[in-house]
Amino acid sequence: MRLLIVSNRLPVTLSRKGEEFVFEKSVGGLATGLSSALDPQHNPNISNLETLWIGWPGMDVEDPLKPALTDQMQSQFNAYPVFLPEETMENFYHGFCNSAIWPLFHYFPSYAAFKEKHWEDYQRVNQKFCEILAQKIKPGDMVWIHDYHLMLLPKLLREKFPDTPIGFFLHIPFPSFEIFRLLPKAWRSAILEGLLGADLIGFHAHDYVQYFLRCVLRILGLEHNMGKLVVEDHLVHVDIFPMGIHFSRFNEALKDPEVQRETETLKQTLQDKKIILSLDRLDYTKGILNRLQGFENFLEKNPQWHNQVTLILVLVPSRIGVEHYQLMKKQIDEYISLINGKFGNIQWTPILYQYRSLPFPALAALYHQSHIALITPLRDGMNLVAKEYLASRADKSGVLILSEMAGAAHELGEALLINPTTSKEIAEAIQMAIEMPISEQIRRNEILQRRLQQYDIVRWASEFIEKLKGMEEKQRGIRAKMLTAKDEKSLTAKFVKADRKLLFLDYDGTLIPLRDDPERAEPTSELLHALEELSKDPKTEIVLISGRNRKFLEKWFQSLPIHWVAEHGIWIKEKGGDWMLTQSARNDWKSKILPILQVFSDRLPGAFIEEKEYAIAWHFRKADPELASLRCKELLDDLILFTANIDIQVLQGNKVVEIRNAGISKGTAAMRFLSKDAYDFILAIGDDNTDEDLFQILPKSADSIRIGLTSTHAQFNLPSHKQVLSLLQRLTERSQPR
Ligand code: GDG
Repeated sequence: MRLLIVSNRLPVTLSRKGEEFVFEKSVGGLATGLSSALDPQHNPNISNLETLWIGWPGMDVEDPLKPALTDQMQSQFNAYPVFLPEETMENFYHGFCNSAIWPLFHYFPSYAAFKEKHWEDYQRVNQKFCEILAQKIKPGDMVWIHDYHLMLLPKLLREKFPDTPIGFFLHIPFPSFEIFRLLPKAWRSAILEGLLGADLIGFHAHDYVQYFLRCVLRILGLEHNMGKLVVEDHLVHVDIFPMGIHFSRFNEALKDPEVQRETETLKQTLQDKKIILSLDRLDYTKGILNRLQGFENFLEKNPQWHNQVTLILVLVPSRIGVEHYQLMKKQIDEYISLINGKFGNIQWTPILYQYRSLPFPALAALYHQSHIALITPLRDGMNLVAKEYLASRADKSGVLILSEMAGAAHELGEALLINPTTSKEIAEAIQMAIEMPISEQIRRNEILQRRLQQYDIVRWASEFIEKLKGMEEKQRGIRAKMLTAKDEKSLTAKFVKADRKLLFLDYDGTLIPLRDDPERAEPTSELLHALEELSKDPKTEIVLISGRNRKFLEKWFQSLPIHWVAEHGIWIKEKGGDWMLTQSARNDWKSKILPILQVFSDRLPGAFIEEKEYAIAWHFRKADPELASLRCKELLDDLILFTANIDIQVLQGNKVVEIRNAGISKGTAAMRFLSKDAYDFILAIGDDNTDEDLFQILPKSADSIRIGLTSTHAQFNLPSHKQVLSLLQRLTERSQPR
């Protein structure tokens, strides 16, 4: 089996030194983490899993040089480069990814810029990745796409490779609906639909899963059941996979002589000072200024600790040239000088500041020598530095002060969790950490380390990959009842051979899509034409079997020689005949129910009542989906009480509650037609619970199709009404004209 990993950056970065091309290891949580998780030496679970990494190599090169570099990267690093023109990359990466999605998803909406040309290049780059993948994918491959740069790719890929398992993992937070909705309408729908092209979508934390599912409901109207939802023809599973670290690499770092050397140097330089470590990429989301305020507050309130504490602040340069970053860097530089000037003296510099990336031995030595790690992001998807610090404490000493806004806080409850916007809380946490007895440090770290060791990077990757593999079988299960081309062929053959044919066709959701406003759900000319052609066949009887009232059917289907069933079976009108009531139904109960429905409509903007002759429908397709779901449950509850002594039934359809006489259904109406003749071909097609009554009473020899991939008494499923029209058109081609 082969796994294709797709991310914006490859784990190797290409650069040019003079005439030479050089390859360097990429830094960052994803590249280092995933590389070690997929190394068969560390992860025996994947020893027979071949991998290929697809991504941007870090620069563009002249066309003639591309084939040789591609070959070299593929053979040496298992990496396949996606070269992108620099201008596209600028709009895509600095533009859309880092100036729209990054600030917005980290709750900095005022920093977000939404520019149409950035969005266009975002789409273009996702398309380009799709084209490259299309050249590389082989049958049996799985694809794992990473992060916010490629949120449209799952859907693009699904369209080309419907059977390939596609996983997606988001490394940054997924924001709440109120923030996500700030994106222009077309973009936010496209992003959600793009992601839902995947079989499995992973997030670091429970909140992100909930926020994502809520956006899907509010924006696309799709409901989930325990994180699973059916999107067109496939099942999507949304779940939590908190990313771990390569625990032993940090825990055993001191075995490396270079780390030992670095540690010795640090010890001599810092002597017996209490060291507080702060390490981040330079970014406004990291809360570096807040951290400095907290440290300043601590020094103000704790003169007894002056001369004894040093904050080592390491900032890794990032996104140089972007305005917000330049401004922030200036503010940080100035603030550090201010604190050092205010509290320092000849012997003591409170903050030691480095603006650079460190080689691994220097990083490991810092983790090892620091008594406290102070990590205060205002928002962070996970934050692996917090986990790496804890893992590095081989003797289990040390205190982690961590922002509750970091994804890691969900797993690291024994750390000192603080609100990063409150300098008082940071200052108090520093004091508590400095003064924490060693036994308490060990007690906390034992629990934390055990957790980090158990759910490490290998487990994270293995669980995701295993779940993705499992999705293939789940998709097969859900598609088992799907009407295949072969099924359709045999259905058509039966249709052609038959002498007496009967078709039951539901209307809304089956012949046309469901609309917010039912009055606007008019039949298309294509549909009317297909029905007309089919009804010309003297051997074919068509029954339009709907919940609609008589007026609607008369308005749109007057000219067709077909039978009608209105109000779910209350009314029947046979071809050429008059409307008949199927039972001596009563409607005096309506006056009791209408006021209740009116109250509920008043309490749910967008909901409305459709009064039929012998039924009432309460529609809420246009209403706020969350509130609607709540109100619908309340209404059903109330109606049970009210209808206890009346002979009516309450049925929940698709975004509608229907109240009607008991004992009448599409099933009972269909029986009348079935008993009229000996049909040798019967086909029923419908999309909701009211059609289940029909499917259930059909003879065994009949065929039936339910629209939507839900469980059903019908023999087959079809994803949407679109396939029904094509099926009818194909049957028309095979039917005999009069
Ligand atoms: C995203 C999300 C999420 C940092 N400085 C140096 C250095 N690093 C290494 C650390 C760590 C990684 O980079 C940074 O980890 P983060 O967790 O901050 O992750 P990012 O890659 O920035 O970003 C984040 C993560 O993805 C994983 O899903 O946690 O929330 O924003 O591994 O050790 N490594 C070296 N020198 C440095 O100076 N060698």
